[in-house]
Amino acid sequence: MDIYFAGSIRGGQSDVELYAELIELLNEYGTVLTEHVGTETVQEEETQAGMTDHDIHEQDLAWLRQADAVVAEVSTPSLGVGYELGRAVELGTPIHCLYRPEAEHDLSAMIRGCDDIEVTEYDQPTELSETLAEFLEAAESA
Ligand code: 6K6
Repeated sequence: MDIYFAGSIRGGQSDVELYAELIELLNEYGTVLTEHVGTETVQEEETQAGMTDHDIHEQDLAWLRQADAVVAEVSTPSLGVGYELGRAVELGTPIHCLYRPEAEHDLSAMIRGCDDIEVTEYDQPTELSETLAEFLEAAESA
């Protein structure tokens, strides 16, 4: 199972350690195509590798098309994550969003109000094992 994990980068990387924990958890259920989202230095690394914004967009869209499921951490609002979720809805890929109610920003109505997106509120990643297992199992047999 290929999993596309989405989390804020230019929207702010204050949750990057949490993303790394979630990616580690998701790797128990399949292959996370976007492990770089949990790396604080992703922007420097990709600039050094000569990747343009266009290259990043094309690479991420190719992974999104390949993915069997999308999991997004949406507590830090991000234009890129919102865009990816919209594209995934159009692709018909199962989507699960994770949101911490203690976060600074309320979750967008365009995410919480979308019938094609499941949202789970949580405090600690350790609470998510069962929810993610159920979601990914259902996505696999979809
Ligand atoms: C590279 C060089 C300069 O800045 C970068 C950023 N690199 C990115 N690499 C891979 N994926 C990215 C990058 N920037 C955004 N994304 C995708 O958009 C990821 O899949 C994230 O889920 C999402 C984050 O969007 P923003 O708007 O918060 O950056």
